[in-house]
Amino acid sequence: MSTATSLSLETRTKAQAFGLGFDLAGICALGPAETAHAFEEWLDQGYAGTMDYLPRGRDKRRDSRLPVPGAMSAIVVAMSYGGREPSGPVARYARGEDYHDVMLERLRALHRWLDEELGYQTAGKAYVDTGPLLERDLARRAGLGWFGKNTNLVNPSLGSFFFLGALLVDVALQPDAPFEADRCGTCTRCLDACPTDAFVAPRVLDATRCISYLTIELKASIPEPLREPIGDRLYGCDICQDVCPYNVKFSRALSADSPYAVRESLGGKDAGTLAREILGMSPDEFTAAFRGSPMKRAKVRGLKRNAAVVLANVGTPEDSQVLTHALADPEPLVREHAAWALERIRERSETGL
Ligand code: B12
Ligand code: SF4
Ligand code: SF4
Repeated sequence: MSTATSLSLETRTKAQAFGLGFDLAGICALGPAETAHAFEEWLDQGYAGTMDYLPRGRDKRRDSRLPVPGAMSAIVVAMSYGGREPSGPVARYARGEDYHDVMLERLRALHRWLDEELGYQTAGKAYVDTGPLLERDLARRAGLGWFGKNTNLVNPSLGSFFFLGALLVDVALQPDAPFEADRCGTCTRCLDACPTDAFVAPRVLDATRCISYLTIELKASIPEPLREPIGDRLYGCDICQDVCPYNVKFSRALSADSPYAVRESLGGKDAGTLAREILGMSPDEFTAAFRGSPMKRAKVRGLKRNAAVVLANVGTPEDSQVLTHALADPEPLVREHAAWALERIRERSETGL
Protein backbone atom coordinates (compact mmCIF):
# COMPACT_ATOMS: atom_id res chain seq x y z
CA MET A 1 0.00 0.00 0.00
CA SER A 2 1.35 3.46 -0.87
CA THR A 3 1.89 6.05 1.86
CA ALA A 4 -0.78 8.28 0.36
CA THR A 5 -3.53 5.70 0.58
CA SER A 6 -2.57 4.60 4.09
CA LEU A 7 -3.60 8.03 5.34
CA SER A 8 -7.22 8.42 6.40
CA LEU A 9 -9.69 10.17 4.11
CA GLU A 10 -9.97 12.94 6.72
CA THR A 11 -6.21 13.56 6.76
CA ARG A 12 -6.02 13.53 2.96
CA THR A 13 -8.99 15.90 2.71
CA LYS A 14 -7.32 18.40 5.02
CA ALA A 15 -4.01 18.03 3.18
CA GLN A 16 -5.86 18.74 -0.05
CA ALA A 17 -7.41 21.84 1.54
CA PHE A 18 -3.94 23.10 2.51
CA GLY A 19 -2.76 22.37 -1.03
CA LEU A 20 -5.59 24.56 -2.33
CA GLY A 21 -4.26 27.48 -0.29
CA PHE A 22 -6.33 27.30 2.89
CA ASP A 23 -4.44 27.96 6.11
CA LEU A 24 -6.58 25.94 8.51
CA ALA A 25 -8.88 22.99 7.98
CA GLY A 26 -10.98 20.89 10.31
CA ILE A 27 -13.99 18.62 10.26
CA CYS A 28 -17.17 18.63 12.34
CA ALA A 29 -20.41 16.68 12.35
CA LEU A 30 -23.51 18.67 11.44
CA GLY A 31 -26.30 19.16 13.95
CA PRO A 32 -27.91 21.70 16.25
CA ALA A 33 -25.63 24.73 16.77
CA GLU A 34 -24.24 24.83 20.26
CA THR A 35 -24.49 28.60 20.27
CA ALA A 36 -28.04 28.73 18.84
CA HIS A 37 -29.25 30.32 22.09
CA ALA A 38 -26.70 33.16 21.75
CA PHE A 39 -27.81 33.77 18.16
CA GLU A 40 -31.52 33.76 19.10
CA GLU A 41 -30.99 36.17 21.96
CA TRP A 42 -28.89 38.43 19.73
CA LEU A 43 -31.68 38.58 17.14
CA ASP A 44 -34.34 39.20 19.79
CA GLN A 45 -32.38 42.16 21.14
CA GLY A 46 -32.45 43.74 17.68
CA TYR A 47 -28.65 43.67 17.32
CA ALA A 48 -28.93 42.52 13.70
CA GLY A 49 -30.38 45.89 12.71
CA THR A 50 -31.47 45.89 9.06
CA MET A 51 -29.67 42.62 8.15
CA ASP A 52 -32.99 40.89 7.45
CA TYR A 53 -31.33 37.81 5.96
CA LEU A 54 -30.24 36.81 9.47
CA PRO A 55 -33.71 36.28 11.03
CA ARG A 56 -34.94 34.90 7.69
CA GLY A 57 -32.48 32.00 7.89
CA ARG A 58 -33.05 31.53 11.64
CA ASP A 59 -34.10 27.84 11.62
CA LYS A 60 -31.36 26.72 9.27
CA ARG A 61 -28.72 28.64 11.23
CA ARG A 62 -29.87 26.85 14.37
CA ASP A 63 -29.29 23.42 12.84
CA SER A 64 -26.57 22.90 10.22
CA ARG A 65 -28.23 19.69 8.90
CA LEU A 66 -30.99 21.78 7.34
CA PRO A 67 -29.30 23.87 4.59
CA VAL A 68 -28.23 20.78 2.56
CA PRO A 69 -30.64 17.84 2.95
CA GLY A 70 -28.72 14.64 3.71
CA ALA A 71 -25.46 16.40 4.61
CA MET A 72 -23.68 14.97 7.65
CA SER A 73 -20.28 16.62 7.86
CA ALA A 74 -18.63 19.98 7.31
CA ILE A 75 -15.08 20.48 6.16
CA VAL A 76 -14.39 23.91 7.62
CA VAL A 77 -11.54 26.01 6.28
CA ALA A 78 -9.90 29.32 7.09
CA MET A 79 -7.89 31.54 4.77
CA SER A 80 -5.64 34.30 6.07
CA TYR A 81 -6.02 37.81 4.68
CA GLY A 82 -2.87 39.14 6.24
CA GLY A 83 -2.56 41.34 9.28
CA ARG A 84 0.98 42.69 9.00
CA GLU A 85 0.06 45.49 6.58
CA PRO A 86 -0.71 48.87 8.13
CA SER A 87 -4.23 49.57 9.27
CA GLY A 88 -6.06 52.00 7.01
CA PRO A 89 -9.35 53.46 5.78
CA VAL A 90 -10.35 50.17 4.09
CA ALA A 91 -10.46 47.08 6.29
CA ARG A 92 -7.86 44.49 5.34
CA TYR A 93 -10.40 41.88 4.28
CA ALA A 94 -11.73 44.18 1.55
CA ARG A 95 -8.55 45.45 -0.08
CA GLY A 96 -8.09 42.73 -2.68
CA GLU A 97 -10.26 40.22 -4.51
CA ASP A 98 -13.66 39.21 -3.23
CA TYR A 99 -13.13 36.33 -0.78
CA HIS A 100 -16.49 34.78 -1.64
CA ASP A 101 -15.34 34.17 -5.23
CA VAL A 102 -11.82 33.04 -4.29
CA MET A 103 -12.85 30.62 -1.56
CA LEU A 104 -15.99 29.21 -3.21
CA GLU A 105 -13.94 28.24 -6.25
CA ARG A 106 -11.38 26.46 -4.05
CA LEU A 107 -14.02 24.73 -1.93
CA ARG A 108 -15.72 23.48 -5.10
CA ALA A 109 -12.36 22.14 -6.26
CA LEU A 110 -12.09 20.35 -2.91
CA HIS A 111 -15.55 18.88 -3.48
CA ARG A 112 -14.57 17.57 -6.92
CA TRP A 113 -11.41 16.06 -5.43
CA LEU A 114 -13.46 14.31 -2.72
CA ASP A 115 -15.80 12.81 -5.33
CA GLU A 116 -12.81 11.50 -7.26
CA GLU A 117 -11.26 10.01 -4.13
CA LEU A 118 -14.50 8.27 -3.19
CA GLY A 119 -15.29 7.24 -6.74
CA TYR A 120 -18.86 8.52 -6.68
CA GLN A 121 -20.65 11.84 -6.70
CA THR A 122 -21.39 13.10 -3.21
CA ALA A 123 -24.15 15.61 -2.49
CA GLY A 124 -22.75 18.77 -1.00
CA LYS A 125 -22.49 22.52 -1.10
CA ALA A 126 -19.82 25.11 -0.42
CA TYR A 127 -20.53 28.17 1.73
CA VAL A 128 -18.48 31.29 2.28
CA ASP A 129 -20.76 33.71 4.00
CA THR A 130 -23.25 32.78 1.29
CA GLY A 131 -25.97 30.93 3.18
CA PRO A 132 -27.76 30.31 6.46
CA LEU A 133 -24.88 28.92 8.55
CA LEU A 134 -23.34 30.06 11.81
CA GLU A 135 -19.85 29.76 10.41
CA ARG A 136 -18.02 30.62 13.62
CA ASP A 137 -20.00 27.97 15.48
CA LEU A 138 -19.03 25.33 12.89
CA ALA A 139 -15.40 26.50 12.92
CA ARG A 140 -15.09 26.20 16.69
CA ARG A 141 -16.59 22.73 16.53
CA ALA A 142 -14.10 21.76 13.85
CA GLY A 143 -11.26 22.83 16.17
CA LEU A 144 -10.21 26.01 14.32
CA GLY A 145 -10.30 28.39 17.29
CA TRP A 146 -12.32 29.98 20.08
CA PHE A 147 -14.83 32.83 20.18
CA GLY A 148 -12.80 35.91 21.09
CA LYS A 149 -14.41 38.59 23.21
CA ASN A 150 -14.62 40.68 20.03
CA THR A 151 -16.80 37.80 18.65
CA ASN A 152 -14.23 36.84 16.02
CA LEU A 153 -12.95 33.32 15.87
CA VAL A 154 -9.34 33.39 17.04
CA ASN A 155 -6.77 30.70 16.33
CA PRO A 156 -3.83 30.38 18.74
CA SER A 157 -1.24 30.33 15.95
CA LEU A 158 -2.90 32.53 13.29
CA GLY A 159 -4.84 35.20 15.19
CA SER A 160 -8.19 36.20 13.67
CA PHE A 161 -7.46 37.91 10.34
CA PHE A 162 -8.90 35.04 8.31
CA PHE A 163 -12.05 34.18 6.42
CA LEU A 164 -14.11 31.10 7.10
CA GLY A 165 -15.75 28.74 4.66
CA ALA A 166 -17.39 25.33 4.82
CA LEU A 167 -18.07 22.43 2.49
CA LEU A 168 -21.13 20.50 3.65
CA VAL A 169 -21.20 16.89 2.40
CA ASP A 170 -23.33 13.76 2.77
CA VAL A 171 -20.34 11.74 3.95
CA ALA A 172 -19.86 10.67 7.58
CA LEU A 173 -16.34 11.94 8.23
CA GLN A 174 -14.54 11.50 11.53
CA PRO A 175 -14.82 14.89 13.29
CA ASP A 176 -11.91 16.74 14.87
CA ALA A 177 -11.97 17.71 18.52
CA PRO A 178 -13.76 21.01 19.11
CA PHE A 179 -11.73 23.96 20.41
CA GLU A 180 -12.82 24.05 24.05
CA ALA A 181 -10.42 26.52 25.67
CA ASP A 182 -11.07 30.24 26.06
CA ARG A 183 -7.67 31.82 25.49
CA CYS A 184 -8.83 35.41 26.06
CA GLY A 185 -8.30 35.12 29.79
CA THR A 186 -8.62 38.47 31.54
CA CYS A 187 -7.75 40.49 28.42
CA THR A 188 -10.31 43.14 27.40
CA ARG A 189 -8.27 45.11 24.82
CA CYS A 190 -10.79 44.68 22.02
CA LEU A 191 -13.74 45.73 24.17
CA ASP A 192 -11.91 48.83 25.38
CA ALA A 193 -10.69 49.87 21.92
CA CYS A 194 -14.00 49.97 20.05
CA PRO A 195 -14.62 53.63 19.12
CA THR A 196 -18.41 53.25 18.94
CA ASP A 197 -18.85 51.17 22.13
CA ALA A 198 -20.44 48.44 20.07
CA PHE A 199 -19.84 45.63 22.57
CA VAL A 200 -22.74 45.14 24.96
CA ALA A 201 -20.74 42.48 26.80
CA PRO A 202 -17.82 40.18 25.98
CA ARG A 203 -18.82 38.20 22.83
CA VAL A 204 -21.99 40.23 22.29
CA LEU A 205 -21.82 42.82 19.54
CA ASP A 206 -24.59 45.31 18.89
CA ALA A 207 -24.03 45.31 15.13
CA THR A 208 -26.08 48.49 14.73
CA ARG A 209 -23.22 50.39 16.41
CA CYS A 210 -20.37 48.60 14.62
CA ILE A 211 -18.48 50.59 11.97
CA SER A 212 -18.42 47.52 9.78
CA TYR A 213 -22.22 47.45 9.76
CA LEU A 214 -22.59 51.21 9.44
CA THR A 215 -20.23 51.49 6.44
CA ILE A 216 -21.14 48.24 4.64
CA GLU A 217 -24.49 46.73 5.57
CA LEU A 218 -26.56 49.79 6.44
CA LYS A 219 -28.16 51.16 3.29
CA ALA A 220 -29.73 54.21 4.95
CA SER A 221 -28.44 57.31 6.70
CA ILE A 222 -25.73 56.77 9.34
CA PRO A 223 -27.06 57.88 12.75
CA GLU A 224 -25.46 61.27 13.50
CA PRO A 225 -23.97 60.44 16.93
CA LEU A 226 -22.00 57.58 15.31
CA ARG A 227 -20.56 59.59 12.41
CA GLU A 228 -17.72 61.19 14.31
CA PRO A 229 -16.48 57.97 15.99
CA ILE A 230 -16.23 56.42 12.51
CA GLY A 231 -13.17 58.64 12.08
CA ASP A 232 -11.30 57.91 8.85
CA ARG A 233 -12.85 54.48 8.26
CA LEU A 234 -14.24 54.37 4.78
CA TYR A 235 -15.17 50.70 4.56
CA GLY A 236 -15.19 48.16 7.42
CA CYS A 237 -13.14 48.28 10.58
CA ASP A 238 -10.21 46.32 12.03
CA ILE A 239 -9.69 48.07 15.36
CA CYS A 240 -10.90 45.31 17.69
CA GLN A 241 -8.66 42.85 15.84
CA ASP A 242 -5.64 45.16 15.50
CA VAL A 243 -5.33 45.37 19.28
CA CYS A 244 -5.66 41.63 19.87
CA PRO A 245 -2.37 40.19 21.15
CA TYR A 246 -2.89 37.05 19.06
CA ASN A 247 -2.91 39.18 15.91
CA VAL A 248 0.00 41.30 17.07
CA LYS A 249 2.01 38.13 17.52
CA PHE A 250 0.71 35.59 15.02
CA SER A 251 -0.97 37.29 12.06
CA ARG A 252 0.85 36.69 8.77
CA ALA A 253 2.17 38.90 6.03
CA LEU A 254 0.33 38.46 2.74
CA SER A 255 2.28 36.57 0.12
CA ALA A 256 3.04 38.49 -3.08
CA ASP A 257 0.58 36.32 -5.04
CA SER A 258 -2.22 36.51 -2.47
CA PRO A 259 -5.61 37.36 -4.00
CA TYR A 260 -6.12 39.65 -0.99
CA ALA A 261 -3.18 41.95 -1.76
CA VAL A 262 -4.27 45.56 -2.04
CA ARG A 263 -5.74 46.55 -5.42
CA GLU A 264 -4.34 49.39 -7.45
CA SER A 265 -7.35 51.67 -7.02
CA LEU A 266 -6.70 51.68 -3.25
CA GLY A 267 -2.90 51.59 -3.30
CA GLY A 268 -1.37 53.20 -0.24
CA LYS A 269 -3.80 56.12 -0.46
CA ASP A 270 -4.75 57.93 2.72
CA ALA A 271 -8.36 58.30 3.82
CA GLY A 272 -8.79 61.87 2.54
CA THR A 273 -7.41 61.09 -0.93
CA LEU A 274 -9.60 58.02 -1.30
CA ALA A 275 -12.69 59.80 -0.03
CA ARG A 276 -12.18 62.66 -2.51
CA GLU A 277 -11.65 60.22 -5.39
CA ILE A 278 -14.76 58.23 -4.53
CA LEU A 279 -16.95 61.31 -4.19
CA GLY A 280 -15.85 62.37 -7.65
CA MET A 281 -16.51 58.99 -9.33
CA SER A 282 -19.18 58.33 -11.91
CA PRO A 283 -21.03 54.99 -11.63
CA ASP A 284 -18.93 53.64 -14.53
CA GLU A 285 -15.67 54.72 -12.91
CA PHE A 286 -16.82 53.08 -9.68
CA THR A 287 -17.56 49.81 -11.51
CA ALA A 288 -14.15 49.84 -13.17
CA ALA A 289 -12.26 50.66 -9.97
CA PHE A 290 -14.00 48.04 -7.83
CA ARG A 291 -14.56 45.17 -10.27
CA GLY A 292 -14.17 41.89 -8.34
CA SER A 293 -13.86 43.75 -5.03
CA PRO A 294 -15.98 43.06 -1.93
CA MET A 295 -16.38 46.86 -1.71
CA LYS A 296 -19.03 46.67 -4.44
CA ARG A 297 -21.40 45.55 -1.68
CA ALA A 298 -21.84 49.11 -0.41
CA LYS A 299 -22.72 50.32 -3.94
CA VAL A 300 -21.59 53.70 -5.19
CA ARG A 301 -24.17 55.56 -3.09
CA GLY A 302 -23.04 53.83 0.13
CA LEU A 303 -19.36 54.50 -0.55
CA LYS A 304 -20.05 58.15 -1.35
CA ARG A 305 -22.03 58.44 1.89
CA ASN A 306 -19.04 56.97 3.78
CA ALA A 307 -16.61 59.23 1.92
CA ALA A 308 -18.59 62.30 3.03
CA VAL A 309 -18.42 61.13 6.66
CA VAL A 310 -14.66 60.56 6.37
CA LEU A 311 -14.10 64.04 4.93
CA ALA A 312 -16.26 65.51 7.69
CA ASN A 313 -13.86 63.94 10.18
CA VAL A 314 -10.47 64.39 8.50
CA GLY A 315 -11.05 66.88 5.68
CA THR A 316 -10.09 70.55 5.44
CA PRO A 317 -11.89 73.61 4.01
CA GLU A 318 -10.27 72.70 0.65
CA ASP A 319 -12.62 69.70 0.54
CA SER A 320 -15.64 71.99 0.40
CA GLN A 321 -15.46 71.94 -3.39
CA VAL A 322 -15.87 68.18 -3.82
CA LEU A 323 -18.56 68.14 -1.12
CA THR A 324 -20.44 71.03 -2.69
CA HIS A 325 -20.37 69.11 -5.97
CA ALA A 326 -21.88 66.13 -4.11
CA LEU A 327 -24.85 68.31 -3.06
CA ALA A 328 -26.09 67.76 -6.62
CA ASP A 329 -25.74 63.95 -6.47
CA PRO A 330 -28.85 62.12 -7.73
CA GLU A 331 -28.97 60.15 -4.44
CA PRO A 332 -30.61 61.97 -1.50
CA LEU A 333 -28.48 59.83 0.84
CA VAL A 334 -25.27 61.29 -0.62
CA ARG A 335 -26.65 64.83 -0.64
CA GLU A 336 -27.66 64.62 3.03
CA HIS A 337 -24.23 63.36 4.18
CA ALA A 338 -22.39 65.88 2.00
CA ALA A 339 -24.41 68.75 3.51
CA TRP A 340 -23.66 67.47 7.01
CA ALA A 341 -19.96 67.10 6.16
CA LEU A 342 -19.75 70.69 4.88
CA GLU A 343 -21.28 71.91 8.11
CA ARG A 344 -18.86 69.81 10.19
CA ILE A 345 -15.81 71.07 8.28
CA ARG A 346 -17.01 74.64 8.75
CA GLU A 347 -17.51 74.05 12.51
CA ARG A 348 -14.14 72.39 12.83
CA SER A 349 -12.32 75.16 10.99
CA GLU A 350 -14.07 77.76 13.18
CA THR A 351 -13.23 76.00 16.42
CA GLY A 352 -9.80 74.86 15.25
CA LEU A 353 -10.59 71.18 16.05
C1 B12 B 1 -23.66 39.35 10.19
C2 B12 B 1 -22.16 39.35 10.08
C3 B12 B 1 -21.49 40.51 10.46
C4 B12 B 1 -22.18 41.67 11.19
C5 B12 B 1 -22.37 41.25 12.67
C6 B12 B 1 -21.11 40.66 13.29
C7 B12 B 1 -21.32 39.90 14.56
N1 B12 B 1 -20.30 39.84 15.38
O1 B12 B 1 -22.38 39.37 14.80
C8 B12 B 1 -21.20 42.82 10.95
C9 B12 B 1 -21.61 43.55 9.68
C10 B12 B 1 -21.08 43.85 12.07
C11 B12 B 1 -19.92 42.05 10.68
C12 B12 B 1 -18.66 42.60 10.86
C13 B12 B 1 -17.49 41.91 10.62
N2 B12 B 1 -17.36 40.72 10.02
CO1 B12 B 1 -18.85 39.57 9.65
N3 B12 B 1 -20.20 38.23 9.36
C14 B12 B 1 -21.48 38.22 9.60
C15 B12 B 1 -22.07 36.84 9.26
C16 B12 B 1 -22.76 36.93 7.89
C17 B12 B 1 -23.05 36.28 10.29
C18 B12 B 1 -22.55 36.41 11.75
C19 B12 B 1 -23.64 36.09 12.73
O2 B12 B 1 -24.34 35.11 12.60
N4 B12 B 1 -23.79 36.96 13.74
C20 B12 B 1 -24.70 36.72 14.82
C21 B12 B 1 -23.89 36.57 16.10
C22 B12 B 1 -24.79 36.21 17.31
O3 B12 B 1 -23.04 35.50 15.84
P1 B12 B 1 -21.44 35.60 15.94
O4 B12 B 1 -21.01 36.99 16.05
O5 B12 B 1 -20.86 34.76 14.86
O6 B12 B 1 -21.21 34.97 17.36
C23 B12 B 1 -21.14 33.57 17.61
C24 B12 B 1 -20.18 33.33 18.79
O7 B12 B 1 -19.49 34.50 19.16
C25 B12 B 1 -21.05 32.75 19.85
N5 B12 B 1 -21.41 33.62 20.94
C26 B12 B 1 -22.13 34.74 20.90
N6 B12 B 1 -22.32 35.18 22.15
C27 B12 B 1 -21.71 34.34 22.97
C28 B12 B 1 -21.60 34.36 24.34
C29 B12 B 1 -20.89 33.35 24.94
C30 B12 B 1 -20.77 33.38 26.39
C31 B12 B 1 -20.31 32.30 24.14
C32 B12 B 1 -19.54 31.20 24.75
C33 B12 B 1 -20.45 32.30 22.75
C34 B12 B 1 -21.15 33.33 22.20
O8 B12 B 1 -22.26 32.36 19.26
C35 B12 B 1 -22.53 33.12 18.10
C36 B12 B 1 -23.30 32.28 17.14
O9 B12 B 1 -22.58 31.15 16.72
C37 B12 B 1 -20.78 35.95 9.19
C38 B12 B 1 -20.80 34.80 8.18
C39 B12 B 1 -21.64 33.66 8.68
N7 B12 B 1 -22.56 33.17 7.86
O10 B12 B 1 -21.49 33.20 9.81
C40 B12 B 1 -19.66 36.98 8.87
C41 B12 B 1 -18.31 36.79 9.55
C42 B12 B 1 -18.56 36.48 11.00
N8 B12 B 1 -17.66 38.14 9.43
C43 B12 B 1 -16.43 38.09 9.24
C44 B12 B 1 -15.60 39.25 9.18
C45 B12 B 1 -14.21 39.08 8.60
C46 B12 B 1 -16.06 40.48 9.67
C47 B12 B 1 -15.23 41.74 9.96
C48 B12 B 1 -13.85 41.47 10.53
C49 B12 B 1 -15.13 42.61 8.67
C50 B12 B 1 -14.48 43.96 8.87
N9 B12 B 1 -13.17 44.06 9.03
O11 B12 B 1 -15.15 44.98 8.84
C51 B12 B 1 -16.14 42.48 10.98
C52 B12 B 1 -15.81 42.07 12.42
C53 B12 B 1 -16.68 42.74 13.44
C54 B12 B 1 -16.81 41.89 14.70
N10 B12 B 1 -16.18 42.35 15.79
O12 B12 B 1 -17.43 40.85 14.67
C55 B12 B 1 -15.88 36.67 9.19
C56 B12 B 1 -15.22 36.37 10.55
C57 B12 B 1 -14.02 35.45 10.53
C58 B12 B 1 -13.51 35.22 11.94
N11 B12 B 1 -12.20 35.09 12.10
O13 B12 B 1 -14.27 35.16 12.89
C59 B12 B 1 -17.22 35.86 8.89
C60 B12 B 1 -17.25 34.45 9.46
C61 B12 B 1 -17.36 35.83 7.35
C62 B12 B 1 -16.45 34.79 6.69
N12 B12 B 1 -17.02 33.81 6.00
O14 B12 B 1 -15.25 34.83 6.79
N13 B12 B 1 -20.15 40.81 10.29
S1 SF4 C 1 -15.14 46.25 13.99
FE1 SF4 C 1 -14.67 48.32 14.83
S2 SF4 C 1 -16.64 49.24 15.34
FE2 SF4 C 1 -16.98 47.03 15.02
S3 SF4 C 1 -16.83 46.16 17.06
FE3 SF4 C 1 -14.77 46.05 16.20
S4 SF4 C 1 -13.77 47.97 16.84
FE4 SF4 C 1 -15.96 48.23 17.18
S1 SF4 D 1 -8.16 41.37 22.33
FE1 SF4 D 1 -8.02 40.06 24.13
S2 SF4 D 1 -10.16 39.73 24.75
FE2 SF4 D 1 -10.19 40.50 22.64
S3 SF4 D 1 -10.24 38.66 21.36
FE3 SF4 D 1 -8.07 39.22 21.59
S4 SF4 D 1 -7.37 38.04 23.38
FE4 SF4 D 1 -9.60 38.01 23.42
